[in-house]
Amino acid sequence: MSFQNFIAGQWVAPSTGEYFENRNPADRRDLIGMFPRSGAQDVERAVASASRGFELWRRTPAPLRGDVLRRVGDLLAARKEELADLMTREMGKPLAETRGDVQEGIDTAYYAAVEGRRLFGHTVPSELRNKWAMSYRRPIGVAGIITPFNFPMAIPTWKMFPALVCGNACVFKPAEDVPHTGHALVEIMLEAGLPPEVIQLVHGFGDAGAAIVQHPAVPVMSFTGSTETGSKVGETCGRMHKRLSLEMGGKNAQIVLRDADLQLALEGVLWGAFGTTGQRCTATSRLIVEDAVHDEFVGMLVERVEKLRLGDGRKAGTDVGPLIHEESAQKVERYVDIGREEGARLMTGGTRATDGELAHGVFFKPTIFTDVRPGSRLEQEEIFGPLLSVVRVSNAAEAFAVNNGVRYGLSSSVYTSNVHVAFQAMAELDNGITYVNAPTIGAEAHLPFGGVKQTGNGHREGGWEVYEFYSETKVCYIDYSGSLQRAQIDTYDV
Ligand code: UN1
Repeated sequence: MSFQNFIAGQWVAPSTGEYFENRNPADRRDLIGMFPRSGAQDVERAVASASRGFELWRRTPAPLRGDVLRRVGDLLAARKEELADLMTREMGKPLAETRGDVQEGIDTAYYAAVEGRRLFGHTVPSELRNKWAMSYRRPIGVAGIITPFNFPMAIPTWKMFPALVCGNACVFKPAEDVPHTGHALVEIMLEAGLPPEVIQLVHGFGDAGAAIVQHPAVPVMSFTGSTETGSKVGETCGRMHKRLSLEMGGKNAQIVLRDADLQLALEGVLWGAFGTTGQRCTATSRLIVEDAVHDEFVGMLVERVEKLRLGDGRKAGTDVGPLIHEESAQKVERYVDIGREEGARLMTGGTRATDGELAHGVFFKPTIFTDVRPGSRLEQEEIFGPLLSVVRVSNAAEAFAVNNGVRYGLSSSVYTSNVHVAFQAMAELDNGITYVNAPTIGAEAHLPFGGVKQTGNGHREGGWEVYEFYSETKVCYIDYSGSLQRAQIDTYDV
């Protein structure tokens, strides 16, 4: 089956005439469909149409824009099961996780719906008599939305719903690995009553994404993906003076201290490191354990990891699904080699899983290295797969220093029963998000999401902050004195 782009209010074939395959990573024999391999010409048409859509949408009262998003939330909720199944088929993570992914979209829709009745500005006193002063928020224009494969529903909604409630139009390019979810989401947005030219769906690869980033009529961009691509996006947007939100790599750590509830910490790291097959920006990629409990905890962990069941995420009983594609598996393999060369100790995993049905998909055994040195490549670089590096430390201060010794700063987690240490951790850990006695994953849609250092560029998604990103502050002064009043001069002129 061939899918189409949605441009200028119609489902249309790409100008290139080319399509790419979308296959199930749990079983590469399963072809989901053919999707457009769009080029710059498709982007050109999409941006022109979105610019028309913007003129209509920016004049639609924000509460009515919010009403559309509420209906989107209702439709996502009604179709949660169907969407989760479709998403697992193309992305691989187990159904419980894709249901969560849809739920994050529902939460984001309902938050956005209500925000349409807020979008607060400020009214403040003027220093002059008979003069009014206030600020309010205006939309920016056409927003370019480029999203990754790991949260095929949640991340597009994090970006598009606030952009839309603020009054922008969107040109959306979902990751080429998960185009079907992007297609379903746009269908739902249209069914909910979004005016057609307000949303454009352009499928394709990096060249289509680059055409969106480079387009002069797209003043605001939001990108989640690799640090490497993010740097390129940033260069272009910097040169063109565009507003840009970047969400990129992570090397998140779970810290387990001597006074931690080890059983709780064990459940945390299993979920944080191997949930979504380690393919979350927030995945636990490092485990930093205090010497006093290191050997005991690693022993408990390896035993449990070896019991995790790999398989098709649509089958009951699967704990860990496939990797998204062959290149991901090759990358994890490379890091297994790097770990060995660096002298780390492979405790379990380290190879692909190819038994029985698994041979048809891209499966990699959950992998643990111990004796990983701070500063080594295994400890520093983002892998985005089921590979956990364990670092031994002698106390909490050293744990915090190791956590902070990487170029990324998305999430961190500390397990301790000492309230003093928990508060010290919150103060000391250089991350956008810190969890206490909970894993590094699990951000909620109504709080700001993002990281410090090279994870991002200072913006946040989610919560109240993202509404500032997608709107410009306008300030208005209204002088009703009937005479010229000079700010800074007349009031203080004695
Ligand atoms: C991501 O990893 O890219 O906190 C997003 C979490 C999810 C969102 C993750 N709610 O893990």
